[in-house]
Amino acid sequence: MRMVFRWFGHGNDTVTLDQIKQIPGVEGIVWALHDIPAGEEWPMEQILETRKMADHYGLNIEVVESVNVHEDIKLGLSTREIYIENYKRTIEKLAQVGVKVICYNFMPVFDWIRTDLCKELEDGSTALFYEKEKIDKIEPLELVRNLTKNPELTMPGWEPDRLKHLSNLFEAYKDVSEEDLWNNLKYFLEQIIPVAEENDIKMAIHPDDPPWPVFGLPRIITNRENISRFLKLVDNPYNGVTLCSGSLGANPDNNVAEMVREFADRIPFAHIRNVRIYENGDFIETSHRTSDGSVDIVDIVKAYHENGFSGYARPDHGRHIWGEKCRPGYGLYDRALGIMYLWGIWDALERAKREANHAGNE
Ligand code: DNO
Ligand code: MN
Repeated sequence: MRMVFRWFGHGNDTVTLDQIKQIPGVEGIVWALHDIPAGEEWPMEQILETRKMADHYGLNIEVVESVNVHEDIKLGLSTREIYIENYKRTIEKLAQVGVKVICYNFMPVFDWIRTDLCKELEDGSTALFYEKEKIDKIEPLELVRNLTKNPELTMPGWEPDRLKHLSNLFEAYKDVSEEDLWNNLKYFLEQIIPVAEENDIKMAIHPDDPPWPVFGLPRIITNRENISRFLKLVDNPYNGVTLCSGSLGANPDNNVAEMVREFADRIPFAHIRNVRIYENGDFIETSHRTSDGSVDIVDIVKAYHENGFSGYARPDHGRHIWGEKCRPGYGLYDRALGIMYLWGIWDALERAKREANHAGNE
């Protein structure tokens, strides 16, 4: 397991590279050029700037999250060709600086969705919260109006340029079914994966968060069956998954550890975090500890360990603790604690394996 940590870039993150460097066992940053709109080719100059900064701290830049997919690709419009070409050029450039994994998602219009970025937990910390009924009740048009009035409601990953065109987007998706989305994803993969393979970069789709349709928009990377279908769309080791325990774990029917066991060789990148789910479908992000949430993090790490997981892992989101002011879900403290929990489990499993081998040899 190779531990990495998401960093939003100089001037765009409260966490600094020298802080990241001091988290035990972290070898690299998970990065992106967040100011480049989806669909555009990433400029080499900016890519090199990131490499220079990371190099200075001895951190690698092998994992990118995300190179976002233009809506025209998800919608299957003929204009997608130009955006797919740009995507290929970006893959080639990233390979030149040593990138090994590109995380992306195929969620129409929105990336992750929450109703409260600062919901208080029993211990006084705050965390990202999803109130199911509130989202279910929202009419897409009402959402468009609210976002124009309160732009601060947007989240990291919701690129402003996409949201500006929200009402047009809802209109465009009106006739796009789940099957259409599957076809558009297949079309994209058939073009991208050969380029990724030539450049030795693993493409790793992030599951939908939450893993069910929202605002009447289709969502397809949601469960075991669909991940299995996804992997067969282009059956190639360069077509993989960013297995996100928190996103998939928001649905109690998803057993993430089982997915690790089933798809191990197609997971180049693991997002590991916990969520507590309530009976009414609400969920809140908790500490990584298994007993704090509904997701069995110990079993998930055990599943990775059993499979000799040598891919990248990051703690994904954390709570906001000790008064830290940070990007929602992306503070330093709780994510660093999460890493120590993950290493604690991993190291104990490594030790047990060594001791068992040793006993077997005697
Ligand atoms: C949620 C986060 C996501 C993720 C993007 C990847 O679990 O990991 O915001 O970064 O969806 O494209
Ligand atoms: Mn994730």
